[in-house]
Amino acid sequence: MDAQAFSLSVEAYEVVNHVLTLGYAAMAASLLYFILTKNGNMPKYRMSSVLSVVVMVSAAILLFSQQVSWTNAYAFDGNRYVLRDGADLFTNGYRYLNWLIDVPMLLIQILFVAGIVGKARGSYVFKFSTAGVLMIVTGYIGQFYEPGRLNENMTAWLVWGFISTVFFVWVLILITQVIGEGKRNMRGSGAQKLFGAILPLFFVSWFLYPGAYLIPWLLSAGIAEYEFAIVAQQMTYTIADVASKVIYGVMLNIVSTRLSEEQGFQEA
Ligand code: RET
Repeated sequence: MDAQAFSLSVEAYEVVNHVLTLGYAAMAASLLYFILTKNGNMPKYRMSSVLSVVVMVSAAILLFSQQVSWTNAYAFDGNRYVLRDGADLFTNGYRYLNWLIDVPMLLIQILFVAGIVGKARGSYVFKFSTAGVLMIVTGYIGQFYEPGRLNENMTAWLVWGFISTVFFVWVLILITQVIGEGKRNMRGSGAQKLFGAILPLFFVSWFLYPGAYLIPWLLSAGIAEYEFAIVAQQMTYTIADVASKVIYGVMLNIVSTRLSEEQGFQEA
């Protein structure tokens, strides 16, 4: 492989390094937020905070590995950053494994705030976990073939991406139902509007992931350089991570606290 073809300017290398660091720092900081605010919510809502804590720990560790993978892959040659001879290649694999844990947790946590209980909750847990895991595993297989990688294969990349998208659509249908049910359960509450706003946040932030998956297409189409594609992809993933895990979790927490207060709950 021609290492120079995969070289980066100092700016591109550093921006990605900084953005990846921001990613795990945001998760570590938010971890404290979710722990410290948990008791402001009634016990029936607390599982949402607990699951945010699970998400934050897993994301902080895996995004840290992602950043280590970045710094290990390249070496400065006095002019540019080039792939280090004999080193591990940079891989997004850590992210996918992080999603494998976080996607089911993010989908399940909202059920506690939406007030979906009993059999209905069990059924959503099953469907969310199945759809989420299949979406990630098929996408994980697909990313091995992305343009710019050693064994790039456009067909395999797109076919696996398409299969993953089918499960993604299932997730989107389910989350739309859950937020609809939650809003009905919150009729008359001051928290209903904020809860409803989670739906557009969800759509925008979750669509960024398949968007980032497709960015290497710009490479193979000759529209963008390796450097642009890799910086754009890492930035998109980080923005998506902060929105889908941290902002989403904070919104659910504020809704829970508000609902708790309305039901006369006071922190001991
Ligand atoms: C993949 C493969 C290409 C097609 C689609 C994908 C969707 C990924 C999504 C990931 C969401 C991740 C989250 C992580 C938070 O921790 C797998 C990129 C549709 C929607 C929310």
